[in-house]
Amino acid sequence: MRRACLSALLVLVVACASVAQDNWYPSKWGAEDQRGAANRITPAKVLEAKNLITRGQTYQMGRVYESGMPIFGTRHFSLRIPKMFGPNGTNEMYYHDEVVSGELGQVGTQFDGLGHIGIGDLFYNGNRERDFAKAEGLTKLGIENVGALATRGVLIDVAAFKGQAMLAGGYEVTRADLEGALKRQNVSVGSGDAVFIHTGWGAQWMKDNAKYGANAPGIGLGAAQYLVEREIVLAGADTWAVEVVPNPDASLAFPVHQLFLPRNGIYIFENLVTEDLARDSVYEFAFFFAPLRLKGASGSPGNPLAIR
Ligand code: UVW
Repeated sequence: MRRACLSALLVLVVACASVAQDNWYPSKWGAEDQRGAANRITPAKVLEAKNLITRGQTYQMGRVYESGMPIFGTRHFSLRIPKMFGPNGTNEMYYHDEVVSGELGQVGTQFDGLGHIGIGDLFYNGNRERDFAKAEGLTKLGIENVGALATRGVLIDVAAFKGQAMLAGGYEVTRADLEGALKRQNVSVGSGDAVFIHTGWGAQWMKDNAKYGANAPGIGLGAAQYLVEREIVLAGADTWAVEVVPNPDASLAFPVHQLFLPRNGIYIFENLVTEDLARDSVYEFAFFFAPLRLKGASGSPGNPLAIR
């Protein structure tokens, strides 16, 4: 009887410990925080980035937004020129506007904000969906809270480490792959860094969109946890999900998104151009990105820059 009670107690203690381990909110930046890992970018980090500019060479990491680009699920994008306006004045000034429609923060090159992904109905800092997701926009965790990002960027060329031009669709980039690729490059990842994985998958963008979107190589949970432990600000890649799709555990849907965004406040940057950096073996650089201040949006389009 005594033995049974002791084992029941042990089971209870183990259960409580694992629940405690799963306490992912409030965030380490406080219960009211809406910036997550962007808080890691201190003035010292900006200066560290500045010191990496030694050649004056700029790399655009954003894709062109255009009709026919690969798009996830039922999202859409369209740009129309309504008409030419004019003439104005005796000098006959004419002008064009455009109408853009679509899930602007979640098509093409896209920066996923903290309001994008939930675990059940709980988002970053335990914010409950019904309390902040309003028809006119998110009243918390909107992309306008992120601020400008200027930090050290690190490219991890996993394709080169594996001796391949392009990793296979569904290939899970592991912790060992990241460690091996970083060792090969003689570079480490530090707190506040923006980390980018080159898989080679982006070579199919606008060339074989069906193949590009069918699945993707990317980081699995082990590699993602490695990056969490290194206290990064964001993880990006030349793929549409950054994480491996499908996940090797077929019962899971986008678990790395959940580990990064709600659990750790780490941002995700998708559909990036990394091949230019990989071609030039640029593994460390100054990284700049200012998400559009779209009030209440879940993400942002844009053209992030790597400067060496
Ligand atoms: C989802 O939103 C499911 O995916 P992504 O962030 O890759 O667009």
